[in-house]
Amino acid sequence: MDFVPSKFVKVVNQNNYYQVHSDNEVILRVYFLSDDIVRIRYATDGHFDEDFSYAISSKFTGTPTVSMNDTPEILIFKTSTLIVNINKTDLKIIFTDLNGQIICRDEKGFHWEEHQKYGGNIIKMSKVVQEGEHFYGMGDKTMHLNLRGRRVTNWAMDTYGFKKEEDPIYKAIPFYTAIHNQKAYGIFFDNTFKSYFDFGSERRFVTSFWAEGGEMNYYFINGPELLDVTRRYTHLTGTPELPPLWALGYQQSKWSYYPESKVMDIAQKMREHKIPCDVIYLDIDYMDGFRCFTWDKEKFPDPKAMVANLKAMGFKTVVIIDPGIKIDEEYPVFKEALENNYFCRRADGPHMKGKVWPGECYFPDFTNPKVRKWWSGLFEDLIGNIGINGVWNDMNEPALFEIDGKTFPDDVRHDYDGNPCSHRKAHNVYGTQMARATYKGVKKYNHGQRPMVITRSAYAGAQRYASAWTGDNIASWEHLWIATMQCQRLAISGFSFVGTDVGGFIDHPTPELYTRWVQLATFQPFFRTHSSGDHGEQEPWSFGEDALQIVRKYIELRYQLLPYIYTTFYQYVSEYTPMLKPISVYDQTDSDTLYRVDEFLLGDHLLVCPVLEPNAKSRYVYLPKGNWYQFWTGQKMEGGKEVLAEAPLDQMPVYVREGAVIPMFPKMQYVGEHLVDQMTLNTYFGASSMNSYLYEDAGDGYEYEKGIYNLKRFKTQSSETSFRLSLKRSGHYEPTYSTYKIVIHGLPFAPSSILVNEKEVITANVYSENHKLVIVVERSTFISLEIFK
Ligand code: MIG
Repeated sequence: MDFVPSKFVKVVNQNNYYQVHSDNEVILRVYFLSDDIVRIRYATDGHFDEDFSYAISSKFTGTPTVSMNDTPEILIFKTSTLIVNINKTDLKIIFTDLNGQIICRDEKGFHWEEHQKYGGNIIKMSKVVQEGEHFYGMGDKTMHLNLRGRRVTNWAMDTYGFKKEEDPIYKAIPFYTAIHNQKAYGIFFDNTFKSYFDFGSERRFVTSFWAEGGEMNYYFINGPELLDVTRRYTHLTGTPELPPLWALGYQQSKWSYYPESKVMDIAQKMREHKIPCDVIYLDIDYMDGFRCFTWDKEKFPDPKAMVANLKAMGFKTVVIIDPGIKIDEEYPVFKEALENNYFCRRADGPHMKGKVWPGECYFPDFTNPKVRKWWSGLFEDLIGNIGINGVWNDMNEPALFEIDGKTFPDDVRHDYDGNPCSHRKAHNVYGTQMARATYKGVKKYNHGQRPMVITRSAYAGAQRYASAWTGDNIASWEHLWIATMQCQRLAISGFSFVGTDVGGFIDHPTPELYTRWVQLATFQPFFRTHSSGDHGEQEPWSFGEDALQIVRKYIELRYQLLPYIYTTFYQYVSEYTPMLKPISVYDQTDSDTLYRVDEFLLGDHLLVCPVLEPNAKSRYVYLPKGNWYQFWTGQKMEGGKEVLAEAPLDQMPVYVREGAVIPMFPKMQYVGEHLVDQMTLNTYFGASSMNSYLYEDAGDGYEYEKGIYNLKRFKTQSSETSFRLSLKRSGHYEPTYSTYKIVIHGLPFAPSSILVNEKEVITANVYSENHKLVIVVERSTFISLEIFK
């Protein structure tokens, strides 16, 4: 039977929240975290359990200004942008803007059922679907970006060979955004139990979310921009630190590269074939009988020397670490954890025993801070001594073989940072806490360099500790479509540093599919080819000469774009801006964007339109409003309509927004191969005024925390008779390059006068390259460039 709050009794203004009491012992707490973020919690028996969250970032800050008006029928809270009305007859909530226009309102609102089997409640919330409302977000889902009419489940699952529409898969991020009447908002339901969201599927005009335990505890996040909703959610749940620049380079993996000679051969071939590459991965076969933190001495007799040799060739080495610890009395990691009681236990006392790669295993309880500390310490040899540069956390849903449900049974106990609970509550955060302990360990022993961790499972907030990949996908065209969507969806769900197994993990891609996948991944934040061992070779040279040439061209472009991509990462870290934006987020005023998934923006200015079909020679592209330059041809086009774009196999349609400045590196084989001596500024004539940014620092280490970085703002101003590019900079980093090569695309007039820093320039520094005006200027003194008709 469902219970609901009864009528209002009183409201108490506490330190940082308002507490509303109902006649039937329901307490509703309303916290204003900022003018645009409101947290709502309900207790059903007159008291709350301890307030604890793994998701919320300790770095979040907000300065709310709120007033309360206690009227006879409604409690009204008002901030500078938002009104929250609480009805006194039933405690139902309506969020409106300052004009009283409804943003979101309770249908039945909060209701609950007592949980017969486990105690506590099954807690539920329902809200009214507004006219023309659309829903997005929810972390990693395999269906269309627009979730209207769908129901999804949050329960992290190992889903080898997952299918389109399959749900749930590896991650659980209970956050959605919604938009109607061109105004957006979001809801983050911070509850780690298995939860469900229904976006008008069961009842067309009702959105509901519920969980099998815990508290009704959600954050209402105001817009009105979709982009700001995502940003505010990302601010709340945190961003990672800047990655080392090499982690944005190309990475090569397979299950598995072994023995050492094979690894060295792959590295050698990368250089021979001139495929730029920064990282090689070692999958589970490097270990001794799959025991974490050990090496198979036959396959890898001297790991330290191998890592050093790879380093000399410009490669970083990343190794996999799983949660399952082999039951083996001779294995020190096992013994230590057993002696210290670090392993998870069943309700009645025995250890949680489960089968994974090493055979029967026990599993550390990563929700215990002591266990996390111990785990971090295990990386001393691997990172500090052997010189491994990053760690890959797999199987951390947690995944188990040969058991119903493929994970721990519900009764398994967890510490949950001093809030003991069962696996029902800890399941969705297990992988995140493992990644967190790994991140701390890698960082601790990394000789002052930045850590690189990648995780498969994640709950909201996991982005603070690790990058992520989307698990065991398939080499199919359908999966290329899913891949396009997964990364966009994760990005708007606070998790930008993501990528897919390029080419597909299962099965073998055709040369064409592999080529198209590389083209897409060139513009996604995490870029790694990975595949299972059983389906043939999946290195860039395994697909014939034609594919190799195209793949090389794109991976080279990836490296050329690193300054732009790194800046985009900086904007994510510091401004919470998703690195990838669906075009609905780019322009929500244009309803033509609301159902489109197969194109997106990378950073401020690049529109990426992957080719998702075999034998394509062209594809339709919806150009958002404004003017765009075709990246490859420089052709200028008007947006706000659909166009047919040329897309031969060597050309994935990409467009640059007019007025943009895209900073680019020279080609390189890996980050740090040679000192960059010139920064190219690709500059696109057009907008009356446009800002572009360049963030730069040493690319590793922590000098940037002491101000040793630059943030440069390039502003372009175009008119019929003039063009101006000006630079404003802050920061103290001294880059290695001494000149900017300014390339001006689309200048519509012949210049009669060119001024650099307000002085007429000598024509020797001006030339034309492929019909584009090129001007080389001194980096250290450059302030402005003006060109007049
Ligand atoms: O049971 O480590 O998703 O990337 O290569 C399979 C072997 C375990 C699953 C991962 C995949 C990895 C594989 N792992």
